[in-house]
Amino acid sequence: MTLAKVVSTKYNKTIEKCSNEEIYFALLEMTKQMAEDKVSNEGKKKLYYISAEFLIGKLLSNNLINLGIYDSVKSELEASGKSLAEIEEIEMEPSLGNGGLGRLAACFVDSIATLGLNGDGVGLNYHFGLFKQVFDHNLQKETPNPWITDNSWLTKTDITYPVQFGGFTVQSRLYDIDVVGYNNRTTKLRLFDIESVDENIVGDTIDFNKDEIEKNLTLFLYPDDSDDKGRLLRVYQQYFMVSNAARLILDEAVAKGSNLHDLADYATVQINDTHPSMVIPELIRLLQERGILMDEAIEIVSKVCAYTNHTILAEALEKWPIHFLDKAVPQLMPIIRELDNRVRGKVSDESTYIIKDGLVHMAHMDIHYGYSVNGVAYLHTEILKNSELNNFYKLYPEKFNNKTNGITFRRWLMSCNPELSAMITELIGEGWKKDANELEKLGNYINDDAVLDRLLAVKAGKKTDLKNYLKKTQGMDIDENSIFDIQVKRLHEYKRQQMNALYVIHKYFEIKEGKKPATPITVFFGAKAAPAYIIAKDIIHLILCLQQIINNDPEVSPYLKVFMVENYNVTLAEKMIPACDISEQISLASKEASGTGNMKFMLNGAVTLGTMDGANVEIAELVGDDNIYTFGEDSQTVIDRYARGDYKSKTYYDANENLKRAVDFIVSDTVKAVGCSENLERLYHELLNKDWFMTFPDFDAYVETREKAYTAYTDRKAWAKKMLVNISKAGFFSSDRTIEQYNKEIWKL
Ligand code: 26V
Repeated sequence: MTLAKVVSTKYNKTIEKCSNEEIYFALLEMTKQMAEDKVSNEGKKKLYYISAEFLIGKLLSNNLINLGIYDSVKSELEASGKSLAEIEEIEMEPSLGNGGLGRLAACFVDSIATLGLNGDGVGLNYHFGLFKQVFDHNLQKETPNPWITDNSWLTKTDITYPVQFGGFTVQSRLYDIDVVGYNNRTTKLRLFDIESVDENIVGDTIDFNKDEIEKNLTLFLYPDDSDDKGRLLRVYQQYFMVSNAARLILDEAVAKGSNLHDLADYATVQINDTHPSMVIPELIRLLQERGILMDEAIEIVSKVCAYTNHTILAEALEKWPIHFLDKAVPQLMPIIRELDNRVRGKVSDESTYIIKDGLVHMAHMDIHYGYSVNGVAYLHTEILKNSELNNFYKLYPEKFNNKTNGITFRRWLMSCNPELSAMITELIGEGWKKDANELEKLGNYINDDAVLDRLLAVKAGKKTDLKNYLKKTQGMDIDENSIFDIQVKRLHEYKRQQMNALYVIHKYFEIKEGKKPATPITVFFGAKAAPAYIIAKDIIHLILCLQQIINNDPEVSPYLKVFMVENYNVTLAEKMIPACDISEQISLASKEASGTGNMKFMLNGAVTLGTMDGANVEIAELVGDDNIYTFGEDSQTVIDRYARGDYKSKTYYDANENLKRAVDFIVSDTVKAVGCSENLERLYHELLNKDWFMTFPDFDAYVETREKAYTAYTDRKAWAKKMLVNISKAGFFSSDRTIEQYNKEIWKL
């Protein structure tokens, strides 16, 4: 099938005569057809990866690559004077995730398809996804982010179920998105929607009537949960997701010959964080409905469900008030009580009970009634075993295992950085595309000047691409010869964007004093803050104020500029990551479960500046001390300090002139002139009186290490070697490796 043929049948004209929009829809139709024609694995046992988030990003390029037709389509378009890059701009990005957790799920379905495993992703079809971020007077505003067009990657199926809530029933409808594996089979993303959804109840903002569940259930991802109505809606969403998933699982198993007593031979469920945890009681309920007794139903489900933990932050571990569940899903509460009673009957450690103080602890249910519990990086799993979930580890040591996260190299190298991909292929052949460990062969070129020069040239090209893109789309004036220092990730205090901002202020003062950096620096931020997360939004406000002050200061801006991109998403990540020199991964040690951006940056030849946290620890081990910049207190020191409860940020502030100067600047007249006093004062006081994520103790080490990295950057050849080592050691972080481990050690498909 050529594009010319599709276009001629569809529009009765040539590619030249078509608009970019017409070409996009022709390509969509063509790739959807090609994906449908591929076979998927129909083995006996099937994996259901249930997740409230699948941050898939745009699909066109990725699908063209995985179908093996990217180059031919690109040339066919070029021959007709069209640009694939411009056509890609037509596609709307579905924002069906917050960040790492959702993007991980998307990488996983890509790898499941590529490895030809029998598994689907199951989730929800949010019409407006997460909000779209808009900056207004240096503040984040949230607006709806629609992505579903008449023709889209979604395919309507005839699968529909009635889903019963307390007092009313909704009808579901399944929509599928084909996920194309690399030169292989396909698998499906199965997104459930409600038939009665009503987009019209949403106006220009993300506020809507939270009472009308029949209309709003699938409108937004995690609607604002700062109030009880928002939190209750989340319970409705979660139950809707897992009730549909559970029925799909049982129906598919029965269709393949299961008598349900043997369900574990037909299905395994990966519970992605606690959002899908109600699948456990729901499966038990449905098995009982189909004639299986409670004892056996529990036993069956305990052989089917496995749980992944993605955070040690206590406030992020879901606990639902009993009265929420009684209202929304009354049919589940007797089962959850029974599950809790059984735990109470056999376990003396009260801290592990499912129901405590009127709250249902979702993770506790997963651990008692799942057959596997995994963390997402070596350090994270160790912390789960030895501190956070130690009481559970003592009960079930055999359930705990680590699965270090990974990323798909199709999207995060081949698609977003074709220039680097081509260079790698020229040097070591095509093998790395199927076996990422072959990237190690790049190590042979570590003393090859021509290769090092070329690597620098590829990076320079991507920096120019980013400069041009951000000029066109966001009006930014970027110096492509500066160091690109990038921190992109959800805005969260534990990720410490505020520490990066304090460094920026410190550098601003140094430049004002005449201490100019050898190479100009451009600091990029990209981050959305949860709508109700006040301090996170204050940090964005500070960064935007700094951007305005610094970029407009003729004394400073030739040496230092700050850009916070608006509405950071997968599309922007694909442009920013290939252009990065220094990858900021500066979370408070012990708090970042893994991180996956760190892997994407490394794969694209950026050097990490980070703490020994999450997967940074494994990156450091792989690349060696010369090829990463680490700093700060280690996780044990941090864990011990939390245990003592004696951290006083003010003590550090009082003892450190540079730090004090930077912190005071937040509430200076200079910043207040472009910002809001209320927000700036709040952030200032938060840091001085709390600083819960301990930025102050690490500040000096951070500044010192960042300077070291900037100095090293000036030796271009030595820097290129660091880049090459990072790329050559990135193979371990392929999600194909991660998924192979999940399959071998958990799913056993
Ligand atoms: C969620 C929330 C929501 C309430 C406010 C506080 C808070 C703090 C953290 C979270 C994160 C929830 C789970 C999550 O997204 N974890 C991320 O999962 C990624 C994939 O495994 C991993 O790379 C990131 O390190 C981890 O933060």
